[in-house]
Amino acid sequence: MWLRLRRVWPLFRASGVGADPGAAMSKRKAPQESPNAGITDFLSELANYERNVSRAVHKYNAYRKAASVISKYPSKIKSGAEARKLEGVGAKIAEKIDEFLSTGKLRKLEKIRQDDTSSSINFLTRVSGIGPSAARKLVDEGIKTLEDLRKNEHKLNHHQRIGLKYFDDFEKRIPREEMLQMQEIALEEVKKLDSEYIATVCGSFRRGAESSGDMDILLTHPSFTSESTKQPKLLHQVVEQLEKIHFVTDTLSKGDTKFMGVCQLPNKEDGTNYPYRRIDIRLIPKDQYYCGVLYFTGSDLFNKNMRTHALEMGFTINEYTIRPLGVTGVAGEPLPVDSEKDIFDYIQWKYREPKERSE
Ligand code: DCP
Ligand code: MG
Repeated sequence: MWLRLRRVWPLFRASGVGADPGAAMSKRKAPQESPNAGITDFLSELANYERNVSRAVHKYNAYRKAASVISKYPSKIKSGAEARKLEGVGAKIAEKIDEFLSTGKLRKLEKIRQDDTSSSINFLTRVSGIGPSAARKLVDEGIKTLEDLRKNEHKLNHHQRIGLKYFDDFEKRIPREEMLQMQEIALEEVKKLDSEYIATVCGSFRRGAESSGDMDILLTHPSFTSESTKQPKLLHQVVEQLEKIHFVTDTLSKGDTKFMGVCQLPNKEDGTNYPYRRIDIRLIPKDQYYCGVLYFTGSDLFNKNMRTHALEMGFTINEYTIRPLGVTGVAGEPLPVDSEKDIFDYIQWKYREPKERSE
């Protein structure tokens, strides 16, 4: 749910593995006009292939990084050499850009698109709960389409079955207007249960995105810290309340600190209903809350850059804590954090509002 693509990945249109016609829009897209959209599209498609099919995470990251830097480039790129000057564009990617600019396509991609196994694996990973390795297994067993999946539901776990059930809805992005309504419902119920709860809708929504792939809610309570005992009830009573009002409709998984599920807004006035949406709720100890909020606000590219800067300044940041690094590189005790800004201050970085954190 991270890629900002201008349009559907052509790979997903590969014949034989398509979803129901007309429902082919992948949610991994958001409108974005750039003079180099052709290039960023093919880089994203390659990234996707490396992640899902080759399982080559470094290549995946390299393509994404290049796509990201090129998407910000204001003028139309005329050669690989010109792109090469940008940070994150190496010789191999520059070569591909030249091939694309002169022929209008890429042999490597043409091959990938024609390869039935690759396109099937890629397609199956669009089902919530099916990762690259499960997808490969299924494809090896000859299961390649939604229809195949429906006939083989016994091979799917609970999460994957729900992913299949709501396949079309989960592909749709959530307009900001609906995210606002969802936020209002969720936060109001939380406050009704206990006014001391602190809850934040993170993810792309917090960054101001016009549409989001899912809803990521972080939850904490002053009585719950990393020193105190676990308090799963703080999470479970919220989930139960949201189920009671029929906002949460399904559970994908539920642990002591993390709920993954499905939600839906109440019907519109004309009686039609809203799509089912993915929702995650995480319960976080109060002392780790702002590291969590920072992490889950993203973007993931921004997080990567911030962590790199932190390391240069002698700190290590993760979704729980910020810790100083000793001379030997060993991380010390977590530093006290009471806001996101505290974390920026420790690493002497100018505070960036969520809106300014696309990378
Ligand atoms: N995140 C991260 N690294 C990952 C996955 C997630 O840093 N590998 C963080 C940054 C993301 C946030 O978690 O912004 C939420 O993850 P999502 O996949 O929901 O991403 P977004 O909310 O940013 O995008 P979308 O609108 O597609 O949901
Ligand atoms: Mg999200």
